[in-house]
Amino acid sequence: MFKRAIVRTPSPSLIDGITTASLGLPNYTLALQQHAAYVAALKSCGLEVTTLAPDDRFPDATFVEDVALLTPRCAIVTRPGAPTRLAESTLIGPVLSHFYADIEYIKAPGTVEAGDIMMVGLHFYIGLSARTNQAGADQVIAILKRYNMSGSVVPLSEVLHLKTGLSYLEDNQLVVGGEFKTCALFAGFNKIEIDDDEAYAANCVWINNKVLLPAGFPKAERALSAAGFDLITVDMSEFQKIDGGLSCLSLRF
Ligand code: CIR
Repeated sequence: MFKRAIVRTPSPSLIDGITTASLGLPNYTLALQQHAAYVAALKSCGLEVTTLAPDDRFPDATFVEDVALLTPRCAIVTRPGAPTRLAESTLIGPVLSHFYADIEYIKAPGTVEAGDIMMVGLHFYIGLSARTNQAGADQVIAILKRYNMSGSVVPLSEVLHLKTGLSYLEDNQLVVGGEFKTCALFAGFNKIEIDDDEAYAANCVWINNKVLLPAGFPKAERALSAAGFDLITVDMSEFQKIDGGLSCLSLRF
């Protein structure tokens, strides 16, 4: 069960966030409304939410998930692989010190964005992506070992981050899209497959027996409802325009 979440309110510079999508520029006012609804959804799952102030220097800073890996035993401040996001990690350490006694840091030449890391109990799958390199993954695995946890790497070919196409919903249930449907590393999970035309919905989050899912993906909604999940849908349209998934907007611990 999770008790807390950390989010950061989007800043007006959000419209300059990194993107590969062709969905147009985010509408800042609407993004703020969607962010507020997302926070309300987190609270409705019983989480105490810490909201950080917007920081206009960093267009992507609302995607707090990428700058830290929060485990049950320690926090790891990452070192983002996107050059414009690198300094974001300096903002999160002081915040985490309110909640964690043990905070570790990824160091150069390692790069890690925690959107590439999926927690399954005390094991962590780490995607090797354009943002997370082998040196970074090796550091994460070494840190996890020191706290009696484990990690393993997953080579990625299509997605931005591992969790762009994969979400663990506890009890061995895994939501899979795209390249992960046939990936041998995940053969032992009960898979819920997401169709390619709803690929964005493969990024969803389990929080205390509820699942937050982006709104507007009816097939994914039906599949998850049929699997017995209690769903809360949230509109993510403005964040999708800059490649942001639902999980990226919060750190949950
Ligand atoms: C980026 O490209 O870094 C942001 N525009 C989106 C980050 C999304 N984060 C995530 O999937 N964990």
